[in-house]
Amino acid sequence: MVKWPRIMSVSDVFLELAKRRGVAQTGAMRVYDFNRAIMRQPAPSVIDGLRDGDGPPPTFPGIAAEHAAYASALEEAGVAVTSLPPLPAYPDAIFVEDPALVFSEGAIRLRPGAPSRLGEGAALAPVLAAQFPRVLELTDGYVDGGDVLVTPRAVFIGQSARTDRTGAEALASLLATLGKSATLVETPAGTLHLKSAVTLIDEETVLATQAVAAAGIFRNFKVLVVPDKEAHGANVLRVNDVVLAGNRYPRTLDMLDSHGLEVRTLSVNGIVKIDAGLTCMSLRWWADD
Ligand code: CIR
Repeated sequence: MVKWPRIMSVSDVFLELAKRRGVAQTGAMRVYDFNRAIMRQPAPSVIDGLRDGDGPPPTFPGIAAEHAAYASALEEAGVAVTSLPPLPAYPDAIFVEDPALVFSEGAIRLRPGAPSRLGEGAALAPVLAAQFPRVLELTDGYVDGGDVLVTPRAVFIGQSARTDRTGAEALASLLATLGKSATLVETPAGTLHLKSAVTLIDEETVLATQAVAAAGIFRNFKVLVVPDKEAHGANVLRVNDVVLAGNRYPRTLDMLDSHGLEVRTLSVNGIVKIDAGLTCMSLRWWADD
């Protein structure tokens, strides 16, 4: 008989269900089993976030609504979200994935490669110190967390305009101290981050752009290739048994559905205008306590 503690909040029930589901299915935690996340509320300055294109900027209410819907989707997937206050001086600070990397074993403060984002790591320091058993710090080179893809056997680090070789090698050493093995790869030219172009959707499958598939980096995985017109759709976020995906990529959504995945769609119309995707709005990990 299943024994439940006598009094549980709704979020405790979600967490307990997620925990039991993950362990029951695999006998071990999967790299996308998460019960904790950190997010940062957007400031009105988010509309000045870095972007490559010259199309219309996003609106603050639009981004705020997408951010709130994303937080709710994480909570419904069984994740307890710590929401940090806005940082008006850093327009891109809602993209907390870039200045840090987190695992159950510990966190790593990174050094984002865009000068306007370099200070974001220090702003995360207090919350990382409070939530993780150990916090390591990248001190050489530059790495954006968007260039880091965690898979069951290796952590891929993409070298890009934001992540240099010095930073990638220094990060590989820090990962080794957490017992993780790193593989250095090239983020495809013209792509902001590695995870803009490839994300993990189950333990043996990635969703990727044609450029990533052609590069052969993920030859040990099954690769689902998104249509060229939906290249931004390759950035999805697997959380426990759900895949969060942008609602503007219909053929990609069909592919995920045909692959047998439970998909939750979210609006990304605002964040794509500042070159962002779904992975970048949270830091996610599994905490045993
Ligand atoms: C930037 O250019 O840094 C932000 N406007 C977007 C960052 C998106 N981050 C991510 O995909 N990991």
